[in-house]
Amino acid sequence: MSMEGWLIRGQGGVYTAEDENGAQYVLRAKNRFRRQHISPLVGDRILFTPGTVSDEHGWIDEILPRESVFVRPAVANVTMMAIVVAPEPSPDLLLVDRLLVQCRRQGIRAALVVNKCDLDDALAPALARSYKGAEVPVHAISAANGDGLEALERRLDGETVSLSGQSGVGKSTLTNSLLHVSAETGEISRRIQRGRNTTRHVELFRAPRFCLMDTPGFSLITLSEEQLEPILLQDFYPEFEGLRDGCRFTPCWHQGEPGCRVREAVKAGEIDPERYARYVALLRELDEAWRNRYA
Ligand SMILES: Nc1nc2c(ncn2[C@@H]2O[C@H](COP(=O)(O)OP(=O)(O)OP(=O)(O)O)[C@@H](O)[C@H]2O)c(=O)[nH]1
Ligand SMILES: [Mg+2]
Ligand SMILES: [Zn+2]
Repeated sequence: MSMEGWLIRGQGGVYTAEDENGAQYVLRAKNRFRRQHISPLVGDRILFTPGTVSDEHGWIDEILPRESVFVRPAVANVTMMAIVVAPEPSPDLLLVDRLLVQCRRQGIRAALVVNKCDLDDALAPALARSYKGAEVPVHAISAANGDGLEALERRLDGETVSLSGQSGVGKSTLTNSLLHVSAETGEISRRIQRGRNTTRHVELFRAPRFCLMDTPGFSLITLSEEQLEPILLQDFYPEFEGLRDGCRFTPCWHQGEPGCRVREAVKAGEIDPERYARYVALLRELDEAWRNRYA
């Protein structure tokens, strides 16, 4: 008999699903999925047949239609991406901007969560200024001492949230403080000196008011951008809206064309120059990928 549930974990072809009541089931995916090149993702709603006493695992029968799919991190049905940064490790804002572009493409809400404010409280206001026109809320928090968590919880209310960001910014620590569970964190264990616990697999936690996914952090490896036609990149920058009609050329890439209204706004300080510089960097990267797309 088929049951309905959420995929909360997947590792080496073995999946864990949770039903309405929080009971967990160990499952494998039927071969049909592999033949169809479909990978079950954490966050998927599924129909499954539970294992029996003699069969230790059951089967995923069906993956219900997804509302959203994110490639990196690989999660399904997310309604909000909480992009976590911290003063330490030093923020990779190009990564933040890439994630923001992906969120806008998929219609997923985004929030910028500035963690470890106990170490440095200047980063959050600086980022709030920089992302003023980008229509992304900025939350200053400390997962360690609890600062800002109540406001963040209100933001997460009703959402299926994926945390994402560089390794070491505190995603697992934040998961623990929001849910009072123990996702493994990078605290060096004093008893077993085995180094840091960096998260290796996505895991979904269901709380009364929201669902939260802890994900492995990005390392320094550059992301290969999903294919996007370069001229469309600007569509995902809310701060350019209302300006682009004023550019002399149509279309305008806002890269150095004469009479470009966007560049004027950058010069006038209406758009953060660093955010603009990262736009140009992403544009060049997309351009390169686009020209080589059939190679
Ligand atoms: N001072 C301070 N340290 C924090 C805070 N949050 C997390 N940390 C520390 O930052 C380190 C990394 O935290 P993790 O939660 O493991 O980071 P992560 O983002 O899950 O890292 P990955 O799993 O590798 O992606 C740990 O030593 C935490 O104790 C905070 O708010 N303030
Ligand atoms: Mg982690
Ligand atoms: Zn322009």
